[in-house]
Amino acid sequence: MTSTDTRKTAAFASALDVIAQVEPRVAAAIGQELADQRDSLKLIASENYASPAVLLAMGNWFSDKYAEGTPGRRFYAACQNVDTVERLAAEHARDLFGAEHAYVQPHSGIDANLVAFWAVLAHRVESPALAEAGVKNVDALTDADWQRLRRALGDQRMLGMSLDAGGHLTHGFRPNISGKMFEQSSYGTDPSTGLIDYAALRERARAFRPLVLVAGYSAYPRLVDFAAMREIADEVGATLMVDMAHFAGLVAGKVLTGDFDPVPHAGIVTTTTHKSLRGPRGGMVLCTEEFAPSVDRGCPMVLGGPLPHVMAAKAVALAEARRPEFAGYAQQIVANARALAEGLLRRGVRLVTGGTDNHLVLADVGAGGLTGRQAEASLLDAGLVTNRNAVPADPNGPWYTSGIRLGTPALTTRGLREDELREVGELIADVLAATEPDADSKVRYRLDPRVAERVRARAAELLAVHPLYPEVQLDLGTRG
Ligand code: DSN
Repeated sequence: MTSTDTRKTAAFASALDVIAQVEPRVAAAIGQELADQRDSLKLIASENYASPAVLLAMGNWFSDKYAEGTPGRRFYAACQNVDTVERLAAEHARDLFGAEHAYVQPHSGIDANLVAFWAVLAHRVESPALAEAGVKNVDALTDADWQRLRRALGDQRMLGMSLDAGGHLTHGFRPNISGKMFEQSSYGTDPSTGLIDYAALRERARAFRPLVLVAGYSAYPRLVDFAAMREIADEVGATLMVDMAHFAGLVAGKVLTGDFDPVPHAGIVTTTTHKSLRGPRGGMVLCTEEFAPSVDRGCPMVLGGPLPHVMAAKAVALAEARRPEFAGYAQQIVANARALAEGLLRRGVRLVTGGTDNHLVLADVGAGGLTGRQAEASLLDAGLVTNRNAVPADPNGPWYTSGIRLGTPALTTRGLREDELREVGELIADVLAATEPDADSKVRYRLDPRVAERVRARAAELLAVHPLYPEVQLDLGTRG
């Protein structure tokens, strides 16, 4: 261990000791979480492992500050240090992504999307409606003005990717507020290829005339042509908004460039910071100058007070993503996903679109008679952490599903490479083949215990070769 490693161990060990003096069960649970993560092959496409520097940036007295407003213009006193970290995070984000403006306060991806939706409404609808009502300031609206404004907002339309094609709940679907703020319509994928059908999307956009065209996904394994999306948005007078939460790390690492980089093409880009970007849990909005004033009103319009400790960690993570080695990491994520797909295909697992160009693979387990829920549970029995996901036109709906979503950002952080991911694909296929669904249940199944044992043992070997946080050596057994 280097002296830096020793200091990292000391930092986490001391933190746990201090916590244990107040509530040992919390310290024990934190330690157990590390042990559990160390012992499982994590293939959840939206998760990752943040660096010790990112984790440590969150555990401090920045957590005690209120800082509504923006740097230099706060509603609270003594925010000079919060200003420093928020400015740093925004500067790193602008430079890393080539964005005109960055707003780093959102607490999550949903929050970032809400800020973006409100910014489009404010920019395109609220301001003209207010002007028409003769009102300069939203705070001065009378009840009648509000009613007029609500009617204007209520007419607005959003076009987003359908959920079963890989879209996200926050792109205008009913269980989310976006589905109440906007009248929604969806575009899907071509049933024969599984790819976005841009011609059909153009037709849909022409007929529907959305205010916002949303691109981005949580379960689409291919590239999206954002230049084509922008052309369609312009043609129908919509704002193109891209939710790059899943693939922000691939944009940061310059794997997605040109037509596939959303930032030059979209008016507003939202993201989380904890997925392929490998930062703290949180959100962020990038936009053109045109939207900046509305985006900066995110708090208090739709956000609670910013979290300065998380903004500090965002600044650290974004600084890490600006290092040259991050590009290698991003390329490896994609190479690993391709290898994972090869391993699965080699053993006959059906993949939506037949493969992948990004960080995720969507396996259709319905063909083998399983629901996604059975496959997810069976894989977990064998030590493989995945999550079930709907596939296009899924006969089992969004709860049981017929798919398993697999992603490589976390295992790539851990150091696994193509040969190992190919083998992981084969292990997954072996578990699926050894899982018998109960005839009358979408939940119960039987996994051949010999296969489970073999896969668990091999997974443990792979994990031992690539230890998680090897520089953090804690005596986890003595806690709690
Ligand atoms: N929960 C994230 C995911 O798993 O894709 C997105 O909301």
